[in-house]
Order: sequence, then structure tokens, then C-alpha cells
Amino acid sequence: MSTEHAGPMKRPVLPEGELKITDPADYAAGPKAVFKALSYIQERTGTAKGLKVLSKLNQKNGVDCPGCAWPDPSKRSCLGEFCENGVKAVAEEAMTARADPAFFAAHSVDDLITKSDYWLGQQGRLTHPMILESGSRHYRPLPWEEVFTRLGGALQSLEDPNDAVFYTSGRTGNEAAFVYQLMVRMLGTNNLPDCSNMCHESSGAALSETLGIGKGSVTLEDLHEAEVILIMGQNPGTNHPRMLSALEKAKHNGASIVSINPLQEAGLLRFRNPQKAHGLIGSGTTLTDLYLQIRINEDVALLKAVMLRLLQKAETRPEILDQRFIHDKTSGFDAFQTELTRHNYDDLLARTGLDPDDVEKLVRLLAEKQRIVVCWAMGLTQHKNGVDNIREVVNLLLLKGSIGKPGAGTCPVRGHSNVQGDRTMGIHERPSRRLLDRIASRFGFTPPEEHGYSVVEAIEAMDADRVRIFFALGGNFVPAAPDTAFTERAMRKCELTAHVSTKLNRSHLVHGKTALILPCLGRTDRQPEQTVENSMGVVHPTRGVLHPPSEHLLSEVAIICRLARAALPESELDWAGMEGDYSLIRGHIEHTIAGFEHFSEKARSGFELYNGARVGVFHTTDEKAHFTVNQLAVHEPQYGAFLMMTIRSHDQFNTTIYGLNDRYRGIHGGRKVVFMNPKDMASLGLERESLVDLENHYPSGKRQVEGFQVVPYDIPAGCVATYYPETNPLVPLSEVAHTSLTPASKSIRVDVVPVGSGV
Ligand SMILES: Nc1nc2c(c(=O)[nH]1)N[C@H]1C(S)=C(S)[C@@H](COP(=O)(O)OP(=O)(O)OC[C@H]3O[C@@H](n4cnc5c(=O)[nH]c(N)nc54)[C@H](O)[C@@H]3O)O[C@H]1N2
Ligand SMILES: Nc1nc2c(c(=O)[nH]1)N[C@H]1C(S)=C(S)[C@@H](COP(=O)(O)OP(=O)(O)OC[C@H]3O[C@@H](n4cnc5c(=O)[nH]c(N)nc54)[C@H](O)[C@@H]3O)O[C@H]1N2
Ligand SMILES: [Mo]
Repeated sequence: MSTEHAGPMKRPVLPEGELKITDPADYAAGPKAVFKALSYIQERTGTAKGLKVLSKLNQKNGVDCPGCAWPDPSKRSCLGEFCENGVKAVAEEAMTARADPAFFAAHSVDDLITKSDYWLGQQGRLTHPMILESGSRHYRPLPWEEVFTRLGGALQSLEDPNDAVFYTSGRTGNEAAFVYQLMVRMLGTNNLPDCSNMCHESSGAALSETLGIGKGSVTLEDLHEAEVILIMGQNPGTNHPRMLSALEKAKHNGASIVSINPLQEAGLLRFRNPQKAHGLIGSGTTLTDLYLQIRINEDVALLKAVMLRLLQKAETRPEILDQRFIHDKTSGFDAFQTELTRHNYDDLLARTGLDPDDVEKLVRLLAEKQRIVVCWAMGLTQHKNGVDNIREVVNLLLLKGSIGKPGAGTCPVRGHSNVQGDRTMGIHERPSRRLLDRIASRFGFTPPEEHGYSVVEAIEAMDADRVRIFFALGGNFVPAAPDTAFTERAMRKCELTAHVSTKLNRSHLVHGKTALILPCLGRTDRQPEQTVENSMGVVHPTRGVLHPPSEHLLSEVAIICRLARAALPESELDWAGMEGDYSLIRGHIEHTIAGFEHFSEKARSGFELYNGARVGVFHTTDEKAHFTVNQLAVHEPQYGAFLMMTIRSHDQFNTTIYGLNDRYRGIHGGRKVVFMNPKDMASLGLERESLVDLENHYPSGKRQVEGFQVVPYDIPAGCVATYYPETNPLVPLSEVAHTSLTPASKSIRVDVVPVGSGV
């Protein structure tokens, strides 16, 4: 390995601002959210430009919000169909600041790497393709022609196509995703890791196995019609704020909402809908009826406890379970029941740390109601038993026959705005046989069958010197991935790293021997219309409206098509034509991707993809929905005394830091904080704002982050919470969910070490 290009790794150790702690909020949105959103866009973008894009945001034939993947209601609000955090996502992309060649001339990569993610993001949109030559410390502009010649040449010169890795983050539109996976497979590899690997992969794995489709089953209408909605491991007030409108509607229709979360998240408590008068001036709508403040990673224990009680009750009242559904539509019930009844109810309950009366309330609710929706996000997927969490959710729904009928089903709430669409388009390191066959017959070549690398496998391969080229279509791989120091070291072993990006980020600075930045148009910029798929399987168009920030930007489709021409000179596919006319790409999608028949005609109006589980048809090995037997969490206190979850603040989109506040949790001016139970603080002699280091001792070695401040918080004893990505250095690469390989970033053992304690 060459180390000549490895620059110094200085990092700011202390928090960036003066930390101020206030009481957490007990509601989300309201007039403050409107004020915050407007001032944010005004500061970053300017009012005229801001209003131009907001008037089109999430409207029919408008711009799909680059934030989360929550679906649009069929009747859009005349006040605008967006939320505070959607506005921030837009402002972050549409900001007026520019990271141009003069900026890169003034700042070496050694200088830039000392800056925080927040600072990097504030430098604005990238304007020119840039190269960092081997041995150089400054990026310099490189004309697009030369970018493609060099990158194409490097790809052609690989002895083995599997020496290249092609990452994707979930903002990429369907058309770009399709040509990307096609190019990668024509090159001869399935090395297509994507952000899903770190996100909802556990959901995909569990749902495909048990219900025959790796996506959620519900529509927005199902949510409105549900009798009971369980919200597990999700913080919609921050991460999917528009979901709160759907929950409000469900409440008005009589639904009971149960929140299962170690923290009392403001957005789950009460919602002041900024689009309604009662939300702006009144006290809003109480959302959660029953709040179960569970210990981290004890959801399997809770679900088992609840199901055990339901089985007991069903002995005298069989009708509380859907016996006919279980008999006709499922398999595996006997093994499931046998395993479940081996557990002791009190032991299960003790693990959760919950009040037995509250759990009994949940049992009664589930016993009496028939239409149940379970929503979840990263609080369930990012554990070593993440797949078990979701399979256990499915078990509960199957017992109640709450799948494949209105008002009931699975609702994994997806993260990035097109992460689901990217998968549908074939971005998958483990492609299905059916996809490969369709690619072969449409394009007349034999796509590779050997599975490619997921995110974690890619990092391991880089470390083992098996990756020469790392290419990323969006995202910020280095800080998003686990085990930061290890990942950085591994990334620096690559010969060439190339990022298609809108904004400067840390992954441009932790680079291969040679590095390229390929700046692209963003979702809000004027460019040919593309399509995206939301969290509920609705495919619809998106069209940017803003004047592009620089004349040197290309669309993602253009970048890939030009790269394909350079890297695959023998390819007879009309890459140039596709770059100029996306309907040619849609024509290929129509014949390659299941469910996209007549895509070209349907693309404009939008359409719902077929979903077997939604209609009670299970495309599994035996055409039945599967009950499964799942594992309780295993605790390893020898690696660290506390269990840590790494979560998002209200002022970030993943590694993009919008600001240093987390208003709903009462944090202002800093991100290097650790939320702790006051009893745990007392036992360690810690006070509010005490300075601590966090460390752990997994078998692979000691890991540490320094200079965090303690925040007393209502969190179960033994559990702590910190922000991602600041604590990713503590997540060992080895800690992944079985089957999905998703990093266990919500259950990492840590010790909290007072600074100056000499420990
Ligand atoms: N504004 C904004 N929107 C976003 C994002 C963003 O960063 N900012 N990110 C997008 C992406 S990619 C994603 S994947 C989603 C993420 O959306 P979320 O999954 O809501 O995000 P997290 O902050 O990771 O929150 C996880 C929640 O799970 C809880 N939790 C943690 N561990 C457990 C557990 O063991 N059991 C239970 N029951 N709960 C637990 C935490 O307390 C927290 O409330 O949001 C998307 N939308
Ligand atoms: N510890 C811990 N780690 C986690 C998580 C966690 O909860 N805890 N969450 C995980 C999850 S759920 C996810 S999804 C991943 C996220 O991982 P990524 O998706 O890799 O990261 P992002 O921060 O979303 O990527 C932001 C970058 O994307 C680029 N970008 C933005 N818009 C566009 C666009 O339109 N096109 C292109 N080409 N580039 C664009 C910008 O340059 C920006 O800097 O992180 C994971 N890592
Ligand atoms: Mo995600």
C-alpha cells in the first residue's frame, strides 16, 4: 500500500459552538417550524429562488422533495406539500454558495480534512469537475472529456472487473439508476453496494423471506384506515415529518397509536399541523395513546411477550387471532408457537424494562382490533438481530391476519427519496435470477452471476487490497459507513476514487491515490424529467425548476452514459441517444424491470407498482406467508457498560449537517453530546455538560471518540444515545445484522469515561 497520499488526520476535538441545553419539546411542527424553514431557505437560497422551488415541491408535475421518501397525498395542500426538513434539504441543494476552482486552489485537502462536516457543507455547490493527482494536495479542474478518458481507461485496464466497486446513495433517479447498473453489469461485476445496505436491508431481507416482497405493503389510505398503528424505532417528527399529517388523519378516523421507542420523541407525542389553523394557533393533535419507552434492542422480547399473551388469550377466545388466515395463508405456525411458548413471560418483560400494565394495554388493544399497521425505521433495522426484529413484526401481523387487507400491513418507512426506486431498477449486489435473465435477453450479453460486495464487504475488500477503483453515484460513503478509522484506511488503499456529487463532503478528502469529483445537477435543478419511487411503491415524475448553479454540471444520466462510452467502447448500445432522450431509457426499463410494462405512457401520470403482499398474495417458496422463529438480542457487557444508539438530530440529513441544533430534544449549539439517564450519570459521578470520552473494547480492539458532553435525558438506564456520524468510529465493522449485513449502529457497547478521570 502506498501511504504517500495519506494526509494528516487532525479533527476538531471540542464541540463547535457553546452548548446550551433546554427542556425537550412535547410537540412537533407548529408555527416555529414554519418560521425556521423560511428563515433557513432565505439565508441559504434567497427568498425568490426559495419560493420558486417550494411552490413546485411535491406537487403534481413538480419537484419530488430530495429529503425523505414519504408519499404525497392524492389531494395536495394549497399551502404547499412540504415540511421544515424538506425545506432544509431543498435549501441545502439550492444554496447560493459555491465550492469552485478558486476555493479548491485556496484549500488543500489537508486543510479541508480538518474541517467539520457542517463547514464542508456550507461551502456550497460544486461547480467544476476536479482531479486530485497522485501526490498533489490540491484538487484542480479537469475538463469532462479528460475525466471520462481517464476513468474509462482505468476501468478498461482492470484485470478483473470485480476490482472496481460502484456505490449508490438513494437520491439517484430511476433512469440514472437503471443505466448505472446496466453499465456496471456490462463491465462484468455485481459490485453495487448501496446505502440500503446500511439502512432498510434488514427489512428487505425479512420481508422477502416471509411475505415474498422486500417492500412495505401499505398505502397511505391503509394508514388512514388503520385501527391500531404501531410506530417502532422511528422518529418521524424529524425524519419523515409529512407522515405526521397521515397519523393525524388516522387519529381523526379513530386509530390508536402506540409508540415504541427508548426516547419520548416530540413528533410522536403531539403534532401541530402547520397547514391547519388548529395546528398553528391551537394545541394540535395528540398522536401517541400509549408510549412504551423500551430499552434499546429489546423489541423482539416485547413482541414475543405480547404474542405469548395473545396466544394465551386465544385459548379461551380463539377469535382474537385470525385463525382462518393462519390456516389458509401461512406456514410455519407450529414451529413458531412451540418456540414462543418456551419463553417465560416475566423474563421477556423484564428485558424490556417496561411497565407490565402498559404492555397489557398493548395486548388488549391488539386483541380487540383487526386492522393493524406497523411502521418502523432504523430503530429496528440497525441491530445484529435487525432481521429478527422485522420477522417478529411480521409474526404479529400474521397472527392477526393484518396483511393483504385494507387498513393493515407492513410500513417500513424508507430513508432517501429514491432509495426504493434504485433497488427496483436493479441496483443490488445480489441480483435476482429473474433480473439477470431479463437483462440478458434485452441486451444480448451475459451479466455476471457472482454476488458483489455489500457496503461492509466492500470495505473489507478494500482493506484486503482487492479494490482498485471506488466509484460513488452520490452519498458520502466514508463517514456514513461504520468503523471510520478502518474505512478511511481502506479507502486510501484504492488507486482511484471518483464521486458524482452535488456538494463537497468528507469522502472527497479521504481519497485514493488519484481522486475525481464529478459534479452533477441536483433534484431541484432544471434537467430532463426523471422518475422516482416513494416508500409505498408509487412511481411518479420529478422535474427540477432552478437555473443550474454552474454551466459545467452534467446530469447523473449524462455522466453515466458518457462514462459507459469511454469504458465500454465496444458496446453497441445507444448511450449517446439515451443521454439525450430519457424515453429511450424508459423503453429499456419497460422490457427489463418487472411491473414497468407501458412505463413510457404511465410515467407522466404516475402509477402504483404491483405488490403481492398488499393483495394477500405471497410470492414465497411455498406461496404462503411465513411464520419464523427469532433470536432475542445478545448483550456483551464486557465490550462496554452501556448500549449506545447513534441517531439523527433535527438539523441534519444523514452526513449533511444543516446546523448544530436538535430543537425537539433541547440541544442547541453542539453535536458532540451523549444523552444519559440521570441515575447512570450519578453512578459515574457525572454532571450535566461533563466532558467525557466514549470507548469500547470489542475483540478487534479499542475504539474511542473524545470530548463529548453529557446531557441528562429521559432514556432507559443502561442506554445512551449519540449523533451519527460523530460516533461511527465506535461501530466495529464486525457488528452487522445476520443475513442483511446492516451495521448494528443502534446497539453498540460503550464505556463513558470522564475526561481527566485517569481511567
Ligand atoms: N431530516 C431528515 N430526514 C431524514 C434523514 C435525516 O437524516 N434527516 N435520513 C433519512 C434516512 S436515510 C433514513 S434511513 C430515515 C431514518 O429515520 P429514523 O429511523 O427515524 O432515524 P434515526 O434518527 O436513526 O432514528 C431512529 C429512532 O429509533 C429509535 N431507536 C433506536 N434504537 C431503538 C431500538 O432498539 N428499539 C426501538 N423501538 N427504537 C429504537 C431512536 O430513539 C430514534 O427515535 O430518515 C430519512 N429522513
Ligand atoms: N452510525 C450510523 N451510521 C449510519 C446510520 C445511522 O443511523 N447510524 N444510517 C445509515 C443510513 S440509514 C444511511 S441511508 C447512510 C447514508 O449514507 P449516504 O447516502 O452515503 O450519505 P448521505 O449523507 O445521504 O450523502 C450525502 C451526499 O450526497 C451527495 N448528494 C446529495 N444529493 C445528490 C444528488 O442528487 N446526486 C448526487 N450524485 N449526489 C448527491 C452530496 O454530495 C452529499 O454530500 O448512512 C448510514 N450510516
Ligand atoms: Mo437510510
